[in-house]
Amino acid sequence: MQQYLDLVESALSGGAYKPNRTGVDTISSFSEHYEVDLQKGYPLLTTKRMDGYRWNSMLHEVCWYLSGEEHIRTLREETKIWDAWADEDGKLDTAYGRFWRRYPVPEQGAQLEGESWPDDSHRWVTEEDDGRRTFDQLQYIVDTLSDSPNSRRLVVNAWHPANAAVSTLPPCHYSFVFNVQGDQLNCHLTQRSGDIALGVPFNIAAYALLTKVVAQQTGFEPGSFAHTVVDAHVYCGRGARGEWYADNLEALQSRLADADAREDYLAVREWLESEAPAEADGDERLDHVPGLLEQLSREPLERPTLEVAETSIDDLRYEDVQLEEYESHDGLEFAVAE
Ligand code: THF
Repeated sequence: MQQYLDLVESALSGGAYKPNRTGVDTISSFSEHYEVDLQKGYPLLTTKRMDGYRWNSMLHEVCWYLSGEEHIRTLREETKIWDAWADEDGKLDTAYGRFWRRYPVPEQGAQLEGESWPDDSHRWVTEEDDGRRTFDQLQYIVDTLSDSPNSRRLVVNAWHPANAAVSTLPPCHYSFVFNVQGDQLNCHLTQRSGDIALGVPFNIAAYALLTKVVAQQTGFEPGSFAHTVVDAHVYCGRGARGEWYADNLEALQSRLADADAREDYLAVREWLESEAPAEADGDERLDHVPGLLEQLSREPLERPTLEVAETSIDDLRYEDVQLEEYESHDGLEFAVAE
């Protein structure tokens, strides 16, 4: 998928050095945007291997989102990708599904007089076992797509400001909007923070799948997936390795500006590996720049296709989704900054 390579290129060649809370430094770029036509196949990356255990993690993650669970007790049996941010009990503030399917509705006493809030009998409101009232944003979308497909209110919001202010990790991809044009269902995702090497490939795969599931359930064709990433960053290592980029970003960027053939990115990579100090006692894979340069040197392959059984957002299971005709370049290992 060329759009991903353009994103990588844009962030590396226009980004600025930026340390952050994780202790692993980044090259960060403001407001990256791209759009992918889902009619041209499923946008799973082909410039690194995404099937096998990565596909397994991504698909279980999507099923978990749809489950509405606020913990990872079921998910962590299948993948470790969320373990670092959950407590021992599996509780996780970043449980997207909890907001998608069970967004808190203010208690009666907390509601402003005269403001519009649904009562308990409302179709998208559920009274939970402990008496709290929650709202199913995704079911609202599915139902509204049938009743008034031209709606411009098909928004799902995973951001709760009060929770975000104290959470260890508030949602990164925090809001998305569906929009119908003709017989096609489009999805626009806004992300406050995006890890280009590790997270973004998962996000593209997950939202393209979600769009397909919702489209199929409501009788539309999947249209476009559009993605805005506010802080789009490439992790570049810790300590001396990360700091090397602070002083040498200009040199790296002038080499990138001169690169015009794919293989030129391999030369940039070689230069980088010969110049930059090794990660002191950490994981070398925390520097994502070499692996992304490698991807820039690779030609994207034909997009695969996705087969999803006739199902619904409530019933989607791992077995319902088949990835077909997927071919890719070799796998690349990146380590996640916590
Ligand atoms: N924090 C950071 N630094 N990057 C992220 O991508 C990220 N997430 C979630 C929360 N915090 C984040 C967690 N999602 C992998 C993929 C997605 C993650 C976390 C980790 C990961 O390690 N992927 C490996 C495969 C691992 C596996 O499948 O077991 C890979 O090579 O793709 C983004 O939402």
